[in-house]
Amino acid sequence: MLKLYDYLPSQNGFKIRLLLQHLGQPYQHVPVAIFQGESRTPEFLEKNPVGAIPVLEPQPGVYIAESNAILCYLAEGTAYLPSERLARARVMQWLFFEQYYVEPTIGTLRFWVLTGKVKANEVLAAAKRSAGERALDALERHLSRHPFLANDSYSIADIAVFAYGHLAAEGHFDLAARPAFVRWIERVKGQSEKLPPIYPYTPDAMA
Ligand SMILES: N[C@@H](CCC(=O)N[C@@H](CS)C(=O)NCC(=O)O)C(=O)O
Repeated sequence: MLKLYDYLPSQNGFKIRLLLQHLGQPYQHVPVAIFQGESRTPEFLEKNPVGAIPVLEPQPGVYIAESNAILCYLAEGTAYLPSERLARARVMQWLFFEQYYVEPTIGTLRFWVLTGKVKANEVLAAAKRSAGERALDALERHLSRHPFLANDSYSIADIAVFAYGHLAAEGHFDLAARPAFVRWIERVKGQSEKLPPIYPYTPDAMA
């Protein structure tokens, strides 16, 4: 059975949980206490040299790290990742966008807000806020003309951007002026009968 090494409050992990739910794929969830150093042990660094979750173990002793690489692996051969060259490149476009413009900006700011760490990261936080605003402006511009991010159909690109993007307000980003983005959030939610839960950060994340 597939194993997913994961920390439940991670929205990078959420991406994988959402796709596995869509695929009806059973898996074993292996919790990793990242704020207690469990992702930095020699044993875990063998699985992912950078020491972060999520990590997928599709067969014993075989590991894939990086949430969006895991999404691609799992979505291969399904409608969530088209095989035609251009259509696939458009999905990739938004997966790379997510890793550069969304996760390290909106995702990190949300983490700092929820764990009381904005003040300690004041200078970096300002840069992340303007980069996050730019990402939301780009999403608003694109989604005012398209129902989904790539090829006008729901794909792992939407799953990846949705993970941290739909929680941007928790990072104190203003979504009121971004109606197309808000409508897209509802459209993505509508792809599942029930989304996987969102978990609050654990007390060890506040230290
Ligand atoms: N680009 C990576 C980021 C992974 C990442 O930052 N994971 C965090 C949790 S959201 C983590 O495990 N941090 C633990 C650490 O860095 O020690 C991905 O998309 O999978």
